[in-house]
Amino acid sequence: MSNPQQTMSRRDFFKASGLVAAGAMGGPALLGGLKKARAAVPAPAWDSKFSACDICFNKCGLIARVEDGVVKKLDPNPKFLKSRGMLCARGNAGIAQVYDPDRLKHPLLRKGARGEGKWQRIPWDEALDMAAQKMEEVRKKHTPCGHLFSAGTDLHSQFVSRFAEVYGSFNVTSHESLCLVSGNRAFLDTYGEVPFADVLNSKYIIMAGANRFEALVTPDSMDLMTAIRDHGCKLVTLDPRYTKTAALSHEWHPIRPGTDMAFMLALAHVIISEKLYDPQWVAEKTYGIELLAEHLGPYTPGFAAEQCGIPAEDIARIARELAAAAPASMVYPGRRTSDYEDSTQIRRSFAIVNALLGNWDKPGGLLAARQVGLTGVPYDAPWYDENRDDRIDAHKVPMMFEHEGSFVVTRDAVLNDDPYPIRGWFVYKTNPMGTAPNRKKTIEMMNRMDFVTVVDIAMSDTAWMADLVLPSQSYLERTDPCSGLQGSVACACVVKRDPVIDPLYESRSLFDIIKGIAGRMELGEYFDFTIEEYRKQQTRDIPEALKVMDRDGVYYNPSKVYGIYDGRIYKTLSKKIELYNQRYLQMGLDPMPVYTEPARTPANQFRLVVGRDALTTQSSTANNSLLREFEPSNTLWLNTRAAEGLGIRDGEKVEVSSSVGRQELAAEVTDRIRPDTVYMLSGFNTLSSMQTRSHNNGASINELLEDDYDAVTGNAAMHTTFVTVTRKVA
Ligand SMILES: Nc1nc2c(c(=O)[nH]1)N[C@H]1C(S)=C(S)[C@@H](COP(=O)(O)OP(=O)(O)OC[C@H]3O[C@@H](n4cnc5c(=O)[nH]c(N)nc54)[C@H](O)[C@@H]3O)O[C@H]1N2
Ligand SMILES: Nc1nc2c(c(=O)[nH]1)N[C@H]1C(S)=C(S)[C@@H](COP(=O)(O)OP(=O)(O)OC[C@H]3O[C@@H](n4cnc5c(=O)[nH]c(N)nc54)[C@H](O)[C@@H]3O)O[C@H]1N2
Ligand code: SF4
Ligand SMILES: [Mo]
Repeated sequence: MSNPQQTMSRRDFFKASGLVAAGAMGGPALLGGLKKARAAVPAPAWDSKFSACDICFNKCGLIARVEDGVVKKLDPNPKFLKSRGMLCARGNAGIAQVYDPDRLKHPLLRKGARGEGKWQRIPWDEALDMAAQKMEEVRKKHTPCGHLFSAGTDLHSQFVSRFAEVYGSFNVTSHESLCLVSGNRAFLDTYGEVPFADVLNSKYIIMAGANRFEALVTPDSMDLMTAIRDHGCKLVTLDPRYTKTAALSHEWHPIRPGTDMAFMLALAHVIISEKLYDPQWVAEKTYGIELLAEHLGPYTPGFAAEQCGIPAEDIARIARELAAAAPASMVYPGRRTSDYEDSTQIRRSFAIVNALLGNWDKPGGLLAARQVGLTGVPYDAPWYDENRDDRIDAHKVPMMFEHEGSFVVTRDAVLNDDPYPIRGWFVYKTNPMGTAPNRKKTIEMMNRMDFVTVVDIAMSDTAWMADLVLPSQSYLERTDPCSGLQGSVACACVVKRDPVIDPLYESRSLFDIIKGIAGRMELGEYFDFTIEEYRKQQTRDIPEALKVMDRDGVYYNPSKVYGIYDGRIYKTLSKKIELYNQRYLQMGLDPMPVYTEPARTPANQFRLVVGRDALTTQSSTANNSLLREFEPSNTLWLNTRAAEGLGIRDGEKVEVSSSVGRQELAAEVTDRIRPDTVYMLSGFNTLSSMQTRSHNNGASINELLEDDYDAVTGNAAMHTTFVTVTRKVA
């Protein structure tokens, strides 16, 4: 018997839905009918409340539909231009994070050995007393710098830095040294600031080491779709994996991992040797063109072809096409650059090609930061005479960012008391056990600590290894300060968060938690305000912003988009865009990127690369019930030919081992990856059994990743690990 749904014609469908008859009556009649129908619909039973998503750093504006104090649905805020009115799959699944039965409910104190999972529920007062007392003890014994503070990306994170500073510690790390500091360094040291990409208006984009149709960055991801679909933009993707971005590109080149610099230098070689750049612009705005031309001599398309595995004629053609579309063309700067030990120099080569395109501050090119209008809220931190002189990771790499530091370098320093001991750790909304490479080392670091306090909404692996675990309010439950958001043409905007529902269980906001601890340490005066008062301070130059946010859920600053640099000098040593960086020379670094061939993959091994897909946020969504419905576990992407050689069939269990760890998971045999590369999603196989969907599920990539780092910034280098893959005999 046939399935009635299958045999239903398009006309039948419309008939069934009543639309054919209405259509036959003509447009106005249809509209009238709809209006009547709408009038008959009772007012919605829910309240609509503005908020901003928190499932990744993009903070897309949303409207929560709340019924009887319960969030029923999250919808995009159409006035939130930065995300072009989008709320992604993860954003929709935010509900499952807030209402996850695995959420932390009460303060918990470790009872058994670290990581054993024995906890005792304690009252808040006792928890705050204990945190304050332990922090005092560490400070007394090891100076204020003997305590480390780590925070993830969040509107509340600024209070962790303030807390660290008033406590007296310089040791603060953020997710940034596991993410993007090498890329930021590269662009900062070329242009004097970190740019935004005007994807929407670009006519030719090279996307290398980034995956915008899965790793969403707003508005770039949506604008890229509009640009290639509606604006005739050409997209060329370099990725060892056939990502969704590769699939939607005009060209995909499965580049040999770690060779992007050779490709970029060859593009620059062609652009300069064939004089495809605007000589007047380059002479006026850039520094070092002659030095660069000379430097590029050996970096021909032939040389790059040999390195990258991309034909020389394609490289030369791409260079010509890119230059022909300039200045509305770009090498997309990317975001996560925690890849290789020379990631800063790799991204410098991206920045230099952009400079030759003359696309700075122009439509379709790289844009300078716009004015958002928020101001800082200053305070005078106390001074501690008995303190250390500097951060524990200071002077270990030449150009670290002072406020972000390097998590990987800090961890090594802690393990060796080099140059001094750190014995306390306060962690908020970041999960280094799940996101820093070489998990065993993070466990060792935990074991060095006298006392670790973790503030999270879930029993993450970092919480699992802590002494005191404090339940945090989720983004739909708390009052957050304002945050300025940037990102291309649409956006110089401000968001805030107000509670959409009452806090669940005994959860508290980080601000209240810090206030409680600081108050017990006689540091209460530094947190003696409300978030509402704090926001007033932040918006004192844009006093209308708070009202506009209450009305629209977002405030836009109508600041200038293009031509910001007209008549302005660049914040670099030469006061121009630096093709050649004199400061690097002074510091003993290569003033122009020098290509070093990455290690060849040893026989019978594979390079392991990190990446994400549209249903995963780093380590934090692996326990999300809605997302797990669509993607139950992680798999090892293994090329078809490579799998044949190893006698591995699709779905079979394999053992993956590196020099630092070993994991097991199912192989996904596919042509969507190079034969010398393997890949798996992050966040799975947590140690924490209080994350019931990710514990004992799939494999942990962090157990396998070696912990190299970028030589310039200390940014983790997470693509340097080689692994062996063997079939698990049942
Ligand atoms: N293996 C692997 N490592 C990576 C990456 C990767 O893709 N794979 N990506 C790298 C990159 S680009 C980045 S940016 C970093 C990110 O690294 P992290 O900063 O560690 O980010 P997440 O993995 O998202 O972990 C966020 C933590 O915050 C908790 N959390 C979520 N919401 C709240 C809340 O409202 N309040 C509190 N208190 N806690 C909350 C989550 O439960 C989770 O434990 O990781 C880097 N490292
Ligand atoms: N869905 C989703 N979106 C997110 C996030 C998320 O977790 N999930 N996280 C947000 C954050 S914090 C960040 S930093 C951004 C990250 O955004 P991206 O940096 O775009 O994301 P990744 O997935 O890390 O993409 C890196 C890509 O580089 C490829 N690759 C590996 N080695 C090489 C190489 O040598 N050369 C080249 N050309 N390619 C290589 C990998 O296969 C991968 O596809 O995404 C943001 N958006
Ligand atoms: S991109 Fe998705 S997960 Fe990230 S903030 Fe926006 S809606 Fe949330
Ligand atoms: Mo990131």
